[in-house]
Amino acid sequence: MASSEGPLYLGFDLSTQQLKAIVVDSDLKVIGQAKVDFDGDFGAQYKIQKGVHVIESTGEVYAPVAMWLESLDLVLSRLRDALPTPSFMARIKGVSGSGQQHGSVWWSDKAEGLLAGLSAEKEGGLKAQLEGALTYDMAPNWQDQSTQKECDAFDAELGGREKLAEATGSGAHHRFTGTQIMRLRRVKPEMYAQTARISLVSSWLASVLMGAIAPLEISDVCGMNLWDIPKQEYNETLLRLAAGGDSADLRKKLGEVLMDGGASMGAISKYFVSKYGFSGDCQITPFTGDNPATILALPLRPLDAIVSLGTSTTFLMNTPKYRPDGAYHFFNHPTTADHYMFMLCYKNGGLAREKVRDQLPKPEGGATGWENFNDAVLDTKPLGVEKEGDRAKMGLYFYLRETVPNIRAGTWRYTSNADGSDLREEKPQTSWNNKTDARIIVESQALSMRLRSQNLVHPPTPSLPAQPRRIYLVGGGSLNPAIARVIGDVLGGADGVYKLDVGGSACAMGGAYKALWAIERKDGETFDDLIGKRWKEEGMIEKVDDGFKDGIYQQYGNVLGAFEAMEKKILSEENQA
Ligand code: XUL
Repeated sequence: MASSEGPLYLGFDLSTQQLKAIVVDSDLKVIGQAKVDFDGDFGAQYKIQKGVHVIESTGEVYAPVAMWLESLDLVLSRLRDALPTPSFMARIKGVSGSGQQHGSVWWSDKAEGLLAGLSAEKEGGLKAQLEGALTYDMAPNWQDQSTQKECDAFDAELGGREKLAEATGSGAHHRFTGTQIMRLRRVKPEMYAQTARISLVSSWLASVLMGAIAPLEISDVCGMNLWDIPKQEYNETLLRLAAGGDSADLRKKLGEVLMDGGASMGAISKYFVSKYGFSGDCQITPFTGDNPATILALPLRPLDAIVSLGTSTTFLMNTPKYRPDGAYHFFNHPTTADHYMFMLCYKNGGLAREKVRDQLPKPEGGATGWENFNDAVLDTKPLGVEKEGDRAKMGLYFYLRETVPNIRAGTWRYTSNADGSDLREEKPQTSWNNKTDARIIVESQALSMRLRSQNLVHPPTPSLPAQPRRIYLVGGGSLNPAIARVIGDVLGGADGVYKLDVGGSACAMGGAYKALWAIERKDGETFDDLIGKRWKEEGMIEKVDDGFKDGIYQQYGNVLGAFEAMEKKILSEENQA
């Protein structure tokens, strides 16, 4: 289809620090994009930093919803200017997108009326017209840590953390919406009572665009600790816990969950038609969480993995297996029934690597600041085994309390024999230097991912050991060749390690592809079938490492048990303390 007249699709990403919008055509070609940076565009007005307010005394982290409304008007005016001509807006046939997971927006009983009445002919933009639509002007953010008491209650309610994970795909987490709802009901009972509806960030954005409250979506609903994944319905016991008894009331506040990720929820509100030139029949399709949207930025097959190297590190897989565990997450797959998204979410990702980097001499005249770190990684042999008989080195470098597993902040260095036997803590820790740390931190982060994903992979071909088929890197760290090498050494990847070219905008791109699939799918056509047919590797991905290396891969496999034993030992020391 000629791209001068065919349909277009719009994907949003409402993340912690930015609102992005990307438009693609039916051939997945990017036609235009725009973004709003919350600190840059609104920092002075809303007094936020890195997109949020942080209240140290309570551990609360939240964002002003009014800022997001202003950002939506601003990003759409920028997008209209970024397209070849403003008339391209009228060709957008479908809209989807993503929001930071777990965040919630609290609507008043005036919301439905105000949303339905949005009109470009009225005074003011979205912020002015939706005045009074909320009972709470802030949206709790995924970095919030104020809910320890509620987490303990959630973990206990079904008979333990593992039972909670079996039912909801995750153990209790501070940021999960169920624990957030339970706390806000406790600390703001009147606000809770006056709240008519609660949206997730994803469904909130869809609601504003549609001019009506959108249902929760099938994948993002799993980030609440309230959705029973094996039964595919709300868990009554957990609803009752969060609601303080009246589960029917909370069920009403949350509303129905839309089971079809490719459904059309309704046409875009007339406000956006008159103000930005959308066509009146442009459809709003279900928005999802940012991590589920990331796995839609490419046709991710079972056995493929994505490693997202941002502030935190996440490891994502599309899998037909549901094997929940209190240390990690399973969500419904956003487009494919009976598939799941497996996710590990590490707090000590890029920040921890930076701390190790900063212990090395600063590179002189280096362009990225990572030159010495990268040289140290590449000059050191796997596991720091320089010659036959050297002990294998591994470590944990946690600057923040980690969740995978739940280990306190600290640095630990251990060694074992090459076969994993005779694990010992290095005391005093003199046997290796800062240069060795550079390799060991990256290896240890990757070993943790390998340990926890090993049951989800199988041999890609009969002659190879079990491992992912391909590994895709996204996020800022995906540009670092030394990290790519180590990821390939440890995690394998029979078909190699690749960097996604839209790395920084993967979630918005996933949203645009999801809208395309929703509108253009034929009866029964899956997301991966449709996108797989149109996706051309050239220009979309770049091979950055060979991945599986016979011998080296097995060398890491031999110490996987020792790595796990090291984690258990450190955990048990804390429990005894
Ligand atoms: C995932 C999580 C973060 C946010 C970031 O559980 O909390 O990755 O989704 O926006």
